[in-house]
Amino acid sequence: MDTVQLVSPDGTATADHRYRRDLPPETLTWLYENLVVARALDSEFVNLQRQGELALYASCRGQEAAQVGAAACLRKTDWLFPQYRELGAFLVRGIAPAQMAAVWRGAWHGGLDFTQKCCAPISIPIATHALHAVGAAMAAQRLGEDSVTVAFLGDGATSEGDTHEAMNFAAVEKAPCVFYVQNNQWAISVPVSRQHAAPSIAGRAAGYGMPGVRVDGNDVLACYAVMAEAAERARAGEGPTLIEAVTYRMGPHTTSDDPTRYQPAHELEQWAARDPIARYRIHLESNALLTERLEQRVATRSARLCTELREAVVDAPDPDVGELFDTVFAEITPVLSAQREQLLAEIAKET
Ligand SMILES: Cc1ncc(C[n+]2csc(CCOP(=O)(O)OP(=O)(O)O)c2C)c(N)n1
Ligand SMILES: [Mg+2]
Repeated sequence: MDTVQLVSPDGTATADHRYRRDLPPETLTWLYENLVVARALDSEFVNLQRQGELALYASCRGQEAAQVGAAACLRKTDWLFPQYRELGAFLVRGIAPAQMAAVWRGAWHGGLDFTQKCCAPISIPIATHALHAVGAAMAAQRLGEDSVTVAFLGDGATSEGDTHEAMNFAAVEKAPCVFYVQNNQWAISVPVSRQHAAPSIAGRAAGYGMPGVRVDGNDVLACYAVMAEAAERARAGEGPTLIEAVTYRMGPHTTSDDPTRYQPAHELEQWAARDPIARYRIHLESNALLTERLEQRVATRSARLCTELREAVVDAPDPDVGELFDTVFAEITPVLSAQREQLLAEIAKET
């Protein structure tokens, strides 16, 4: 299966004319702004974890184009079902740094008030949210709404039974759902070569009876174009699409991981040469869109959001541990209630 690419790693336009290339200049520069701000904010998250302010963090470094491109072409009423690494998509959706940080501080479940922005909480249990995305898509279908849902999955997530069930169900029901797999080559320390024997992830779509598209996940314009096409299909009642965005996880799996124990250094170098931001910069420059004013705007917003994040996190009060139990069920069960009391009593004894 060939890979859709509109801008090559050296920043020049490719000869692929199957997809739209006529985005207005303000959209082109807005995409750039989000790529750069996503990287800056992501680095600040890593810094804050290293400084002991966050328990854990899963960086999106290297995957910014895959996330920004995919989220940018959607409507604000289309529901996102993220895995846990989608800072770029959250940023585009208008989710504030403090909302993103709450989960990594252990202060709130899955992201604070994400649902107000039509974004499901992040999902640590791999692939369970693929089913939620299909269910939500079927609900929209039955309500006669024309919204679309997007399940963000990793390459590792495609090996889960839940993903299979979700894709099969979606195809049979013609659910308005897009399965967006960021193939970042690794599932913690397991390389994608050990994940599946098929030649590609996108190629598996045929087995479900839906279209499959492989896209250069480091090319923001290509990601935008293929997601726009898939969302349009879904909205028109033509059913789901499986997109495989081929990209690379440039950092550790999470801040608790040491990738030097398994990741070949040459691989990292190879992918650094395909950096999504460097490539898009050159592209904008050659189209006379990379102005000093734009750089200034981007730097100002990056600094503002990093400050916002830092201020929300540093010296924030410790979370209320009891809350851990409160949202498991609509009404707490007697067993959970007893466990809650026991935990609070033990903590009270220690302090
Ligand atoms: C059901 C389940 N099994 C195992 C894990 C442990 N786990 C956490 S992340 C991860 C790898 C996921 O890889 P991938 O889907 O490629 O996403 P990536 O982290 O690369 O973005 C695994 C196995 C989990 N969280 N949930
Ligand atoms: Mg992966």
